Amino acid sequence: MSHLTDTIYASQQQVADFNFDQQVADVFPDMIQRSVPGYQTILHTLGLLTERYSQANSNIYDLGCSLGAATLMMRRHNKQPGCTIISVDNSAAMLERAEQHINNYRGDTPVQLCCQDLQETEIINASMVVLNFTLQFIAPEQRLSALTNIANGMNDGGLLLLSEKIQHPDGVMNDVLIDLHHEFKRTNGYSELEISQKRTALENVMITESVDHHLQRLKEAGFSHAAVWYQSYNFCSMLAIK
Ligand code: GEK
Repeated sequence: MSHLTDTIYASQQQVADFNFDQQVADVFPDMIQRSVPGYQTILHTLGLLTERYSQANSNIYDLGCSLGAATLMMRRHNKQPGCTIISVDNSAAMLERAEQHINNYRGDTPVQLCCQDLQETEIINASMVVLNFTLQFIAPEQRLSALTNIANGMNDGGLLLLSEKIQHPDGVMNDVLIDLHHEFKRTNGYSELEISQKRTALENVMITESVDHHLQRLKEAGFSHAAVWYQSYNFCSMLAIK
């Protein structure tokens, strides 16, 4: 896949709410790589987790799959027979590119791509579910029901990987983490204008919450165990086991 550089917010503009449209899909690999600290570490670890947690004859869900990076990692590492990976995204532009991207690689596990809201997705016989920076785009009041629907469709011992941008409850520490993240973006070539315009674009679209809030809600949704396994600045990845 060609990796176009993300220059979406490079020029001064009237900033509209962020939207996963064609323009974003075109530059997405560059955007996520330069904006999300730890993204590659999370994908690498997802591969290891797939070897351990995928169950024979089960479904594996990648919810908010974008271009299918997590899907491809799970397909590469799945050793169990009879599995299907179901990759869901409600952006047609993203899914169209995901299809091309996934078809560039070979793999034994079939992948079904579904263009739908993950809240409409029926989760059945799931051994693994991935929400890699997706729940943050669901309205906060709908997050518990989305997670409950996921937990209800998971097999015992099934694993959820949930990665989110988080908010630290201590305002001073939250500002420190935000500063570090902005420094990470500067180091990756984003200008002050790009950083501030992207922040404005995401303001109403991506609502962050504290780690404690996430862990507590995972238990409420029906997971027996939940913990943080990784954090880089204000980007956090959690695991929950049914
Ligand atoms: C990765 N997981 O590369 N239903 C389905 N998809 C949705 C919904 C929804 N309600 N809301 C947003 N999305 C990927 C990265 S990106 C994260 C995930 C980011 C989709 C949206 O279209 C986009 O493709 C994805 O969730 C979020 O591992 O851009 O910060």
